[in-house]
Amino acid sequence: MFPIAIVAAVEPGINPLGLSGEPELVFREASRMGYDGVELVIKDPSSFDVNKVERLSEEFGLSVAAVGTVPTYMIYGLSLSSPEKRIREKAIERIKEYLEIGHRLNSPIIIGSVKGKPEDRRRGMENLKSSLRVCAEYAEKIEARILIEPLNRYESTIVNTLREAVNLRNELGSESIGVMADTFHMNIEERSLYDSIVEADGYLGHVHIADSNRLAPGEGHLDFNQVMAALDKIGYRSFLSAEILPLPNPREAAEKTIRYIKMILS
Ligand code: LER
Ligand code: MN
Repeated sequence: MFPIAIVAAVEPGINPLGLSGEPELVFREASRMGYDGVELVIKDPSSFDVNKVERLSEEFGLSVAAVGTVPTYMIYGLSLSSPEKRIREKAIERIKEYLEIGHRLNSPIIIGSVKGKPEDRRRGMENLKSSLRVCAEYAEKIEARILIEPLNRYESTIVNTLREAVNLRNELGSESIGVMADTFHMNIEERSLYDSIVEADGYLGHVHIADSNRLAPGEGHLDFNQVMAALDKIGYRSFLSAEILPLPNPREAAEKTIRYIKMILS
């Protein structure tokens, strides 16, 4: 049995892939539905009320499974691979603030869309690597963790597969960095759901679950038995975190997810 979390946005102005609303409401709903954790997508780490989330996490007995950084790129346009040094520096400063939150909440932070979408892939990768070196050094210093998330080719031009994420992790060689999987992106990029997970053994720190169409698991054509079998094989112990379109509405999507995943796991 893996712990199950749901992605949530607790600040206004974020397009959520999961639950959204006031922090109290989100924690209450997730706990009522039987989730073990909440993954927080944070818009502005410098003004985020970490104390409140710490309190709620304790009150409802829910972990903060991970901290998402999507708005850094999607709202503020900051990218770790940007050809512009000034933009990369701003992105790095922002990621350091996320790492401080991750340290406080004992949660890894996700490097997904903030990798950017560089036109020149080779230079983009070089820039990404040098930015991540700075982030990893900071993470080591404050004891925080980074997870590299491969995204599908329509969302990023670099690091589309788990193998590419593992290779990048090994080039950087920092213990503070792991990789994570997202079944929605994997459905587009990986040859085999099973093999790609098994090959990421030793590095996998978090898993986003959604079906082939990014609806709740069970609403598309992904074989979640295969996903669970692979995770089981590598002795995975971290979260399955639902990152799903909030359709037909956030609550129904979240309820369908937990029902279906518990059924598959039983
Ligand atoms: C975006 O598609 C995604 O999967 C997020 O988790 C990016 O960080
Ligand atoms: Mn994801």
